[in-house]
Amino acid sequence: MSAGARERAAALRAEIARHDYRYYVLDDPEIPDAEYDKLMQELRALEAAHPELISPDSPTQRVAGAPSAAFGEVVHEVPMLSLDNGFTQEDVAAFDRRALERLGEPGPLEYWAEPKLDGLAVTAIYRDGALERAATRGDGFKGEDVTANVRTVRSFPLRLRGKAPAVLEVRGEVFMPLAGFERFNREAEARGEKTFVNPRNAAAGSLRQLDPRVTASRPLQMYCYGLGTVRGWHLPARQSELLEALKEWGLPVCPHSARVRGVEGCLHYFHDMGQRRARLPYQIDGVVYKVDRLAYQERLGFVSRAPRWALAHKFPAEEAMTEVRAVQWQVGRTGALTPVARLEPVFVGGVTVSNVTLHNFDEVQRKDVRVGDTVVIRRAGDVIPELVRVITERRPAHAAPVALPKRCPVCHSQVLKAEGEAVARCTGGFSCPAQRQEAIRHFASRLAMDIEGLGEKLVAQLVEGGLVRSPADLYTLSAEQLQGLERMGEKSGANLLEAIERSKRTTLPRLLYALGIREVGEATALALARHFGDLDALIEAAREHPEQVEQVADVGPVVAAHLHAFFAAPAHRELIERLRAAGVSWEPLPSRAAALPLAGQTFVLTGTLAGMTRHEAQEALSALGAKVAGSVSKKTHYVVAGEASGSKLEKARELGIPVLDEAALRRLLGRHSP
Ligand code: D41
Repeated sequence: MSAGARERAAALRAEIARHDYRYYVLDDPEIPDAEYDKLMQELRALEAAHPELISPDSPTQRVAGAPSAAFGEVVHEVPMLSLDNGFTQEDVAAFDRRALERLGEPGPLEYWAEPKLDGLAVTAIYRDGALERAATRGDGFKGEDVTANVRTVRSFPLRLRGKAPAVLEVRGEVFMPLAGFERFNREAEARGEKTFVNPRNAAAGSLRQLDPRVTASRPLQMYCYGLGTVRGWHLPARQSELLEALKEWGLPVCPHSARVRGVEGCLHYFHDMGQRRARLPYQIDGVVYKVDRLAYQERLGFVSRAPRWALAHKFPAEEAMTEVRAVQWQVGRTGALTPVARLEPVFVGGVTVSNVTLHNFDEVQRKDVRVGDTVVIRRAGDVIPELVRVITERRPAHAAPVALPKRCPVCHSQVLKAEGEAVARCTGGFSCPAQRQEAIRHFASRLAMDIEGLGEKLVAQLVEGGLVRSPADLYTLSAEQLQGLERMGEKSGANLLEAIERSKRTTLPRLLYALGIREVGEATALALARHFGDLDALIEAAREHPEQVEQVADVGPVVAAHLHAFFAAPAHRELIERLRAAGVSWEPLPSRAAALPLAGQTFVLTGTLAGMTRHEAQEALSALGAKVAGSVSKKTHYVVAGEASGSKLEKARELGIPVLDEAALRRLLGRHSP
């Protein structure tokens, strides 16, 4: 045996002991469970290869937390077995095959399938229907007496309903439902107290309280899944019937369990629970299959503390540890700089993750992520992976803090972060290739101009090759230019040109959305198009009468300001002219504004009105489709004159424009108001 193996085993034991202390005593684990399991697995494998290394104090020689001195010890009359774990379809198939072989049955076998709750295993003895004693699983043979605490868990009946057996020992999982867990943590945080890392630690920590009043204040629940000692009752034929009986006695059982057939049924159940997992009110880490017929369970028996008739099929770990290799900044369409952590690739939640977004600089600072840090990555279900936290205990001395770049990593323009805003932006606008590239990709995307075949890679080639600087350049691309691109055949070039040609016939909402104006998504683009009917009316309103733009449903001052800024830029008006010149066209929509009673009428307000502010008058007129202008000209239809009106009133008289006083304005508005 190598000295290396002995040293490694010693190092593993020391590390595991340290994690045990943090987990069981401090209730503050440093690493995810899956990482802990890996350490144990490595130690087990090492000891299996070198049995002479096994020592009685090795953590592999103790199944779970030894009973603490604070609680009385309970010896389980029927040992509490553990569950074998499986991770793959093959593991499930092998489990089923072994069971069938041992039973000499052709199959398919019926299984009772249930969620594997992430809580704490507990056993409770009812004598003549009354709850007598409850204990934790401990090491499976001896546990802790937690009767006083379990009595405070409201889903545990203190008395069984109906005719109860002389002795009934029920076993199940005590857990903290997610809603209660989140509420508990919120409240603990508000009080400045310690929070729990996960619902299981919350359940364990709550049940192992010396003061039962503390346990009583925690939202614990329990589901029963099996039996220990039973006297005075004949067991039914099946697991499913057994659980029915427990329910009759008033004991809670999990409502999401089901009877399934064969491996296929098991896998179907596994996938189904995987899908539903995120919406379940409690946390689960897999499912459990149990041979349904108790006579078969009896014949299958158990090996080394785990029944041969049950298997825990675990979901892939949702959290894993890895290292941050770098933090890079990505520039989006609107110039927003997004920090992205490049990771040492890690397998988590069933996929390999090598990048994770850090959202913005505030987030980087809040989480204090540094290059070289060891971090916990989480990927739950189909959710985008996230960086949960930094393990500061593992921070190397050279770990470098992340700084917000002063210049854009792509175009070297200045980066600005507005006070109070989380997002930092490149100020390069369209001169920044990253923004240009994103703008063109967005322009061509399915819900925008829908140019089929113009994907991210191709856009990058076109922009990098200098062929396309603005979306309008797409419409002047030639077959020859496309031929010069990598992996672009004659046929695909022709197809692309055809798709570009097709995109010319579009709709106003699509075009508006395609322009990529900040905060103008599809819904806003549609509302704007419907309201104004055609682009010129929108441009004029956006530039000169933002209050009219704000009349559009869901458009507030921020969107109005973005529209104003966009159409005020000469480059953007030129873009629209070029698109039109290239033949991009759209049917005008029936404008809602055109149908309004004062559509096409221009008003000028002057002087002070007694009953409303100038702004209110302006809004009321705009709402009816009127345009409110600042100065009187030949194009003015009406002038509204209040008290102390000056030169505008004179000008109106000069030009012979009708003048309304406040009463006339009210009549006009009143006639048209709903
Ligand atoms: O939901 C669970 N965590 C769960 C745990 C379950 N649904 N069924 C279980 N069945 C067993 C056997 C088959 C051994 C009676 C279990 C456990 N055991 C278990 N919990 C903790 C250790 C073992």
